[in-house]
Amino acid sequence: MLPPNQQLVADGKWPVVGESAPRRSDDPWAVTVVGLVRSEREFTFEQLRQWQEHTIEQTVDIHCVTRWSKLNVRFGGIPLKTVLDECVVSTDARFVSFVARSDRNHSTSLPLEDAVSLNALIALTYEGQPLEEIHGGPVRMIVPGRYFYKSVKWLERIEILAEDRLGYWEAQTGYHNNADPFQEQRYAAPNLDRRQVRELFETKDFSGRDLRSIQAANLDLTGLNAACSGLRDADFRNAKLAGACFDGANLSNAHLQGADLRSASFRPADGQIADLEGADFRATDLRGAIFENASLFGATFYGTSADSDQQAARIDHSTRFDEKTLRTLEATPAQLQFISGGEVVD
Ligand SMILES: Nc1nc2c(c(=O)[nH]1)N[C@H]1C(S)=C(S)[C@@H](COP(=O)(O)O)O[C@H]1N2
Ligand SMILES: [Mo]
Repeated sequence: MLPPNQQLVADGKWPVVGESAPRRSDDPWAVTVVGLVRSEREFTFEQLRQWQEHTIEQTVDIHCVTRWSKLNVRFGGIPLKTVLDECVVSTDARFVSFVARSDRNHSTSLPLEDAVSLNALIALTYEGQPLEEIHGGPVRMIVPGRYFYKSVKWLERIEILAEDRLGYWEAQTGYHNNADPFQEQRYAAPNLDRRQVRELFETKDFSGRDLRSIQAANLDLTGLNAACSGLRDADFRNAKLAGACFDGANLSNAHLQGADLRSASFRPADGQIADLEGADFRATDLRGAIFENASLFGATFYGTSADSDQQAARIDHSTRFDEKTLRTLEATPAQLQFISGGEVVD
């Protein structure tokens, strides 16, 4: 099935997108599996090629974010799951990053669960023939069900991670980190094109813009100006946001877990209060942050599970909450007590 706003390429055509050759090296091709696994392993190309009992063929649809699709393509290789099982993935592993043997060490990442459930394939053949170098041969990833930028060419390393590490396109050019073509998750900010998103990340000026659902996890946005911006459902997990100005911004239901928000400000601007309803501040660093007349209804500052210590926001005397803001939290006594680690000013 063709996802929204995609077009079929002509029969027999397969465009080349991005890098067109791997990094030159005399080392024989091998794929290593490193990170959160019981045993780190190296699989030479020959081992993968001769691993008969695990070699499968899989028919997949390719959907490139640049709007071309190519349906029913037959790739052969080893399921990612086979290799992961072989290395025994640790229980704290959450993400997988695929790294290319290419000049820019191109990479992309996925939640481990997704990579496995989408039947990601370590591909060696295309329509029964060895994969051409220009299309990622001798070994590339094929991740069905995601835009094709999630399928790294010239696979050299599989890294198993606890935290996500954004890939090349996702971090540099504003491509969406989830990349589901049927949900049209093309760009980090829906409604903006890739050039516009890149410009936003470069200038760190979000002020007055409607950027709801923007994907900005893990980015360095120190000193961001997001005054009066629309950031509903935004994803800022683990982002560097020290000194950011969110005055008058709408951050309702935003995901801020793990973000560095030291000295960030959440004050009114242009007659609008900072709307932080339902925002998730767990494990953020809020030292020096200023909340003034902001709405915190339903916001979360610490976890309730066993590891709540780790999930608690960092709040001390330099964090400022005024009385009005605290009232909006409709806090439980426990929550209030937690928050009042900071300084309450009226
Ligand atoms: N190493 C590497 N892998 C990559 C890229 C790249 O530039 N370098 N581009 C990605 C993108 S955006 C797409 S659409 C597909 C393109 O694969 P193709 O050139 O075989 O069509 O590879 C993906 N994997
Ligand atoms: Mo792409």
